[in-house]
Amino acid sequence: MAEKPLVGIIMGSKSDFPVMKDAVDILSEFGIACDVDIVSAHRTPEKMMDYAASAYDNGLKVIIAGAGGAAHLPGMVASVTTLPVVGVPVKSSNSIDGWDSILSILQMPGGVPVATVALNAAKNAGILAAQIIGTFDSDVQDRLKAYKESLKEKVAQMSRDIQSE
Ligand code: RP5
Repeated sequence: MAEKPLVGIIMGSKSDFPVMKDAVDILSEFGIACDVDIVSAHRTPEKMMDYAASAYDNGLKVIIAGAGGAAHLPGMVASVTTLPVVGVPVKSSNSIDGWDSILSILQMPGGVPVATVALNAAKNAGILAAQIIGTFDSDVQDRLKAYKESLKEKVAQMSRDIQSE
């Protein structure tokens, strides 16, 4: 039987998927099951409300929501659920320069936080979600520690490389 998803990854359009796939991939590296769907704040508002209202009961621990342009999906989902929401601003075809997506997700009113990552930074959203799961899952915690070590080793290698040039 497939593992129950702990992270819900949603995005406003399939056109966001090339960016959002980075979150799917890193979560799979950490061995965390996720559920991926297209949920649009503007085009499927009822689906968005249902998704957000039932996310906790469906066993999700974190929601990653990505959208571009007038990116209302992460904030609207956060307004309904008590789960942590990580927002990914996507530089989409209807983004002016990406700032519209960033600010729509970042500038939430007090009381309704969205943990906003950098433009197109779905990988970081996945890592942040894994870190939340890692607070109560020791296997994930161990994988995160190994990941941090691998980052250190990468920089150490760069340092050796530049010194030998
Ligand atoms: C947003 O509009 C979506 O999240 C996407 O980033 C953008 C463009 O959507 P499509 O026109 O490609 O469906 O709501």
